[in-house]
Amino acid sequence: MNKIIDTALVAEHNAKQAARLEADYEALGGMLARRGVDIEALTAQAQTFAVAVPSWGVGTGGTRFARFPGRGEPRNVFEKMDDCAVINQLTRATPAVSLHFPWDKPTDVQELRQAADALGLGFDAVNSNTFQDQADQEHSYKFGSLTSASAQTRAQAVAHNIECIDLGRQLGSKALTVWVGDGANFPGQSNLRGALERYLESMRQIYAALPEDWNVFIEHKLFEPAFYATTIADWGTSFACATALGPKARCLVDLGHHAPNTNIEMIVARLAQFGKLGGFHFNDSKYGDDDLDSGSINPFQLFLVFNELADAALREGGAFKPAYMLDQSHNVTDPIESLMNSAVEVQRSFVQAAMVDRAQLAELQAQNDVLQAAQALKQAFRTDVSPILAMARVRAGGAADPVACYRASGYRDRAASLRPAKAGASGSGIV
Ligand code: PSV
Ligand code: MN
Repeated sequence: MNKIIDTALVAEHNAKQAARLEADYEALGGMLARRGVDIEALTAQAQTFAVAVPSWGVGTGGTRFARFPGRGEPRNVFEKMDDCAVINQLTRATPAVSLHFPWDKPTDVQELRQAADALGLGFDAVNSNTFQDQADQEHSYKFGSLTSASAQTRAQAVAHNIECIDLGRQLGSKALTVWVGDGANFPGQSNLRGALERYLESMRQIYAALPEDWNVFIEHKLFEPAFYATTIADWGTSFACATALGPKARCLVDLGHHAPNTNIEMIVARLAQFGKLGGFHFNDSKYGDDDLDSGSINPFQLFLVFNELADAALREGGAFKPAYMLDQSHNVTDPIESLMNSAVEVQRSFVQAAMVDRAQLAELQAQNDVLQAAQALKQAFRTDVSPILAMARVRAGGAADPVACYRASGYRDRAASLRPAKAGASGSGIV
């Protein structure tokens, strides 16, 4: 496997951190042992964690007002893969990339697969894009895609999704994520029921094109770009559609796609209970966005989501494997740094949730010991598991401190000189 960051530099970085990490790890291990928790078991569990990186996340994002490009941004899918490989090399937690077509459509699919293999990367769900018009496109998506009133526009959107499945199949993906911005900006603009009927009719054709071992993930989003009524606005609609389509259709929860204060962990519990939880797009938000770095605003919510996932995993066993992906927009930070940090934050919640004594929690719930039940969760959430995460990385060949190691490597400076900005470079930006 090609290592993009010099492995000697990573080893040197880790050697400098070793004494401190050992001491912190030992101290935490002692504290956990007094609670009856085995730190080695948690570290081994941390090493099983993986979250996919969105190809579109390695470019600098923006808003509808402006985008301030960063230095050395990737200009094509191969350069995006290089950046994703850096993230995985240093965190050891992001072995797969989620591609977005047509932004990432390669001229030679096998060349892309080989590049990924050489970097030790695989591909998670592929994403279709019928929320933008492409230069060579016959029918506009201005008034919708899979729900469009025009049969030709719907057919074009269906064909694009089927092409995504075909590309993904050649790359080794196993799922297609469909998010449509379709909806209305005015009452009366579209027949609310009719639009969903057309959506289902289109999705049935996409579903029929799925290979045997594939899933389709339906991603809901409360609003934007449709500001009055979005066709797939909530998990109820997503669940109803996934149920109508069949067992290969599942729901994808993008954490930023809900009204503020929505109890997302309860949505997760519901979808898991009914076998329809397909996966996640992790990010964080404060108001109505889906853009901020995972765990940067409401880490307790992220922990509570993983608390439900840990409960579901215990109930469902090995078959329970929702897809974990990041989906955020990095407007003011180096995207590689944000993605490394975010992967670690999601992994942190995973490990903290694994620390909860579920038998004890169930007992407290049975006794209606409300305060202690809440404390059982809080205790896990308050525990700083950073030494576990760092040890898991170091043992797997990653960096004790991924951001510090990345900065020391000078990767961004090299990228800036090798990748002069190119007008119209492929698909990162306003997401
Ligand atoms: C829509 O806001 C979304 O969350 C979907 O996942 C898109 O595929 C992605 O962002 C990029 O625009
Ligand atoms: Mn998303």
